Amino acid sequence: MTTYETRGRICQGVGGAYTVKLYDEAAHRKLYPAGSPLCGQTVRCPARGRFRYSGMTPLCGDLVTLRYTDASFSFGENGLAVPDPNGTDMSVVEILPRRNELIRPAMANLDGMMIVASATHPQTPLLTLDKMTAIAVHNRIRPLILITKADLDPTAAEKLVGLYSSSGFETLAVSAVTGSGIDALKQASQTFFPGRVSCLCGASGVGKSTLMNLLFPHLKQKTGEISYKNKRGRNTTREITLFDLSVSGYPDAWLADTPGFTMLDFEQFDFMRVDDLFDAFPEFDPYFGQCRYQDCAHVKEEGCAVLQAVREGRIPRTRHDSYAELYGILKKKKPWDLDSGSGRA
Ligand SMILES: Nc1nc2c(ncn2[C@@H]2O[C@H](COP(=O)(O)OP(=O)(O)O)[C@@H](O)[C@H]2O)c(=O)[nH]1
Ligand SMILES: [Mg+2]
Ligand SMILES: [Zn+2]
Repeated sequence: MTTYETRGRICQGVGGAYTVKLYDEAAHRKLYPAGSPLCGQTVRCPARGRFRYSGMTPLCGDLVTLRYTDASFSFGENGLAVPDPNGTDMSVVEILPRRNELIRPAMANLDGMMIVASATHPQTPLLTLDKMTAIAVHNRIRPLILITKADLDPTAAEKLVGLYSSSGFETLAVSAVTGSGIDALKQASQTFFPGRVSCLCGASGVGKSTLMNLLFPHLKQKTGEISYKNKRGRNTTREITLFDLSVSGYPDAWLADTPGFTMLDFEQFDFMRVDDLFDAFPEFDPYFGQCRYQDCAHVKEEGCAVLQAVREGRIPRTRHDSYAELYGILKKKKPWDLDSGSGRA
């Protein structure tokens, strides 16, 4: 019996079984069948690695090592290996080091975040948007803000684009109804997706699935679905699925449509230390070290350079309002609430 080890990426995890897309290594194919016969294939199996003793759970986006044996697959008529649907003798044995991990959405190794907010219906609270941009910046995830439903309120859409562009974020207004902005989005996608693990995030109903269908029609995401609460009053967890965009012409690219963030998630789960908040607002950066007091919290202190910039219109007031609100929440958090590690969420 031969044991094989191949690396791949977790695309979904449901009830302890993980869907793993294995690397397609041409070199391995040449060595076949002595190499890794399942290279390039998608398999489903449990996790049995040592990492489980430290409380770690594989997340969507994780790079993992999969171990399997001759008993895990059979040969199809064309001579190629076909994975056993029940994953016999096959398991995830190692999680490779993560570049980041989020609790909401529960994902690892995110490189890109399309932050989606509708101009109206529903109106996304700016605090929610500012929380998402802060999470992206803090975790070194490239943000792209998409203001959807521009057809319903073009003025509101333009205002949001102006607001976030002035804070240094790439921001586009789009409408799935009139098609306005979609060409610009496709243009931006050319540089945004390749080589990245990305997600679409934003509140329920803002148009995430609609955008995914416009960009990737073959993925056929259901739209108009409202997230609902179960009997215990909890939002039912919709599984995250990471789609392989290489089939759509974006090399080494992945995209997930995720359930929305809520303010409650933010208060219940870890986020960042209060000391890290300043750096999560990139437009505050020029004022670093410019305040009268070295320990300035930039909330309401005398001689605060950030507040001065707000008064002079160089920093949008709503951005600072969000900063102050998030500061208040993070300040109250106990150190043990902030012990990051979404594997345990
Ligand atoms: N008027 C208008 N409606 C839209 C637009 N994009 C999405 N919708 C509608 O908004 C609703 C929610 O869209 P969906 O993509 O399911 O949102 P999700 O929950 O974020 O995935 C659906 O009824 C869509 O048809 C848009 O640009 N303009
Ligand atoms: Mg959706
Ligand atoms: Zn200050």
